[in-house]
Amino acid sequence: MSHPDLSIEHHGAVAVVRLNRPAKRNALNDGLILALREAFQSLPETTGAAVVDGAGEHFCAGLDLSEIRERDAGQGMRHSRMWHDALNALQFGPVPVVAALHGAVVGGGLELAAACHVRVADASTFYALPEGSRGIFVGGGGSVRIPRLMGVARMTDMMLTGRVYDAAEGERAGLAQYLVPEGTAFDKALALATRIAQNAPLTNYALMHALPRIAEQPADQGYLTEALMSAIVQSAPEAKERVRAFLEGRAGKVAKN
Ligand code: 1HE
Repeated sequence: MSHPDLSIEHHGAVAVVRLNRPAKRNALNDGLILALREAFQSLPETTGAAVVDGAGEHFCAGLDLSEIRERDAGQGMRHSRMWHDALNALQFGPVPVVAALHGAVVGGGLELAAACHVRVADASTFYALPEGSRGIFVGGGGSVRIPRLMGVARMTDMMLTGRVYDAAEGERAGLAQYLVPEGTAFDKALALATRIAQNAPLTNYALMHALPRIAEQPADQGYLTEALMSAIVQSAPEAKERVRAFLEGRAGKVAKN
């Protein structure tokens, strides 16, 4: 299902999924959310990682507010669940996803960013949760994912007071793992995704699917899940070959870059 406001390009093994609705600051209407879900459910098998970007000066202005006016409670519930399906398709999809953040990362835009595995923010980035002042609530999984990045207290403050975090504050608070000069978020995100795509696919799978679940388990169960995952990943022929390559001096050492 192609959508005029969502472009998908392939840079080698990296799929670049770009919100392409800059006139509306990449606000997410229902069609765009469904297209995002479809995009992550139908990536070609040759894809090893993905980048999510937004065309224009802003990553994403969140929910398209023009669509909220007529919804009753039942429709609101289904709408929120539709966002959950789409962002779960991204977070628990086939490949790790790197977000290239710039300008506004607000409301549902921050919920989208939070579903990605790595966030790169350029210096123009700012984060807000204007739901609080618009009389609504997060509905795209933000109440689950954002506190895991920055803590409940910081998210509560953002929503109660309308506080806006700038790029540096956001990085310090845990909203992004990388802070880069203005205009360079996409290049950095693509470089990271290219690097990620070179990992053994089973390792990437374990990181995406097991790590967040282990973090939710009691320690005793977490250790068992870890042991199972570790055994499965290291038994793959690719793991054996990568370890042999290091022992024979054919693979790179760990180095600070
Ligand atoms: C929009 C939206 C939108 C812009 N829905 N149309 N999100 C918000 O509350 C954020 C609302 N947006 C803004 O605060 C600003 O637009 C920005 C800070 C993001 C960018 O400012 P600026 O000056 O670059 O652009 P603009 O002039 O405000 O907007 C340009 C156009 O985009 C304008 O339409 P136009 O027809 O007059 O040109 C805006 O109306 C339109 N636009 N943002 C609809 N969000 C799963 S639940 C999630 C809940 C939420 O996400 S709530 C947070 C919603």
